[in-house]
Amino acid sequence: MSRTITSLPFLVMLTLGLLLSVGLWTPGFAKASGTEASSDIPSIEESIEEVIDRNVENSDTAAEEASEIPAPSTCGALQVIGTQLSDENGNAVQLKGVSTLGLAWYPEYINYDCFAQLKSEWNVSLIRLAMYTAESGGYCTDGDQEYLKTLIRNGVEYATDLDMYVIIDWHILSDGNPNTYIEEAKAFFDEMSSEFAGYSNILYEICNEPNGNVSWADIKTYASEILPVIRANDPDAVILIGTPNWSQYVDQAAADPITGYDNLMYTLHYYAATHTDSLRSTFVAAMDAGLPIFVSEYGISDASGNGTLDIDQANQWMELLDDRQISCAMWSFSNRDESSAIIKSSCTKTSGFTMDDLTDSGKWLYEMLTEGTDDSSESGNSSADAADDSGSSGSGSSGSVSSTPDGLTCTAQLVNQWESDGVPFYQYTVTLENTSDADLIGWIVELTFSGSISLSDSWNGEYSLNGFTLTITPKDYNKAIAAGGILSDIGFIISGAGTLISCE
Ligand code: IDC
Repeated sequence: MSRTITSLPFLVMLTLGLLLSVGLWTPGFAKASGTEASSDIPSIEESIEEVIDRNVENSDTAAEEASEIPAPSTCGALQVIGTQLSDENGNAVQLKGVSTLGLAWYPEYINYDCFAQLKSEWNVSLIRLAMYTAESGGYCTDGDQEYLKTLIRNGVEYATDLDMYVIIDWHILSDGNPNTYIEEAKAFFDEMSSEFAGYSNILYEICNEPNGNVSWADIKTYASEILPVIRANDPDAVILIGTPNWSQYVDQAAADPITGYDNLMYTLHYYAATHTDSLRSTFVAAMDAGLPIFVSEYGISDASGNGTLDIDQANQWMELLDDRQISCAMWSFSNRDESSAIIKSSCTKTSGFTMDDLTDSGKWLYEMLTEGTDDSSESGNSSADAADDSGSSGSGSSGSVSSTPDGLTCTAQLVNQWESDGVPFYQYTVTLENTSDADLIGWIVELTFSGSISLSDSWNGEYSLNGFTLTITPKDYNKAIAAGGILSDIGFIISGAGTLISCE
């Protein structure tokens, strides 16, 4: 299959994938300030900072408009209202994302570019960091605790920088009873919640899957020790609590929920090729009884994490989750050689994944997450399909992106595209129009792309590429734009996977 995920961005680029903001400083000329070139003139450094601040704000707005997926910058701190996960204003929020496999085993996927691609191309709003407690390399057995915490800290930082939600998952499994390592859990959650007390994008999952001879009462005992520890540091973060029988007996939690705390949710986990109607009925009944449920882990394989996928059941589950606005994370973002893994075992990349790199689970996930979110009006097409369809379309007016902050209109126009050795190249021109009635001296243009790009050529400006942001400042000869004047002939060529949206 030649189709790549990175072909999706091209469509988005044509429509809105290129976010652009522009700033200027006007020493002595700006009418609004009514000043002359005098001591009121800010130093250029100060001015640049102001302009960048303003640009960041503008970019944030553009990102919000361009993206409908929930993000901490727009939803703020999450809360639980009734059974519903909600944003800080009380609107329902449904997070969708992925769970890592064991952090100790697959640390390589904890990297910024990987998370950035998940966000920008896959619409992932949630990353679950699964830290096994007792399996090989487990936090409470033979694992390197400092290293594991470093992985969590890194994961949290990347998710935070990328405006995503993140779950810190105390992944009990073979240690079926959460009380087995309760002292370690207390110390761990105390440390994490004090460290991340100021963050509004973190959810704490205090026990992945109690199992074996563990009652709901045992779990409540455990929770009664852990919840005060987290709440002492972070009074509001959403806390997820596992339920008996590998987080399936939500009915038991519904019959006897934990009281005395806000913002608690209970987890239900399913594997679509194993769990079907009966678990769905339990789930619906528990919700209807008032239990807030979070699907912090699911797979579309069988419960072993392997075996044949059941796409029909997978879709039935997702329909229900969508219907009830239930948040979920899919197991597992790894290349383990098992059918629940999202990345093929033959793929050793740690970011920049293409469709070819995905397993059938991965493809299902990608399609599910991106369905209906592209700007193509061809209903029924997945984003990837629509992107393919658009691949041959020319530059056209849809390749133009404009913004008009402070009387300076900036337009970036895609004027050409081609492929060389399989690498896509895009040529843009930038036009600046001073729509104010004051002369301007000095300008900054910031173009934010959705993914990694390289600058292969540029003209009539000083260019610097930092992450996904291309900043253009003038040459000596084109600093000034007279009132009403237009500056054109600025342009550049980029290559690579300049994909949708990542605005600081
Ligand atoms: C499985 C992994 C598998 C690993 C095993 C460790 O997929 O590679 O060897 O754990 O015991 C869960 C658990 C999750 C399991 C997964 C699949 O939360 O840790 O991962 N699963 O069995 N609950 C239901 C299924």
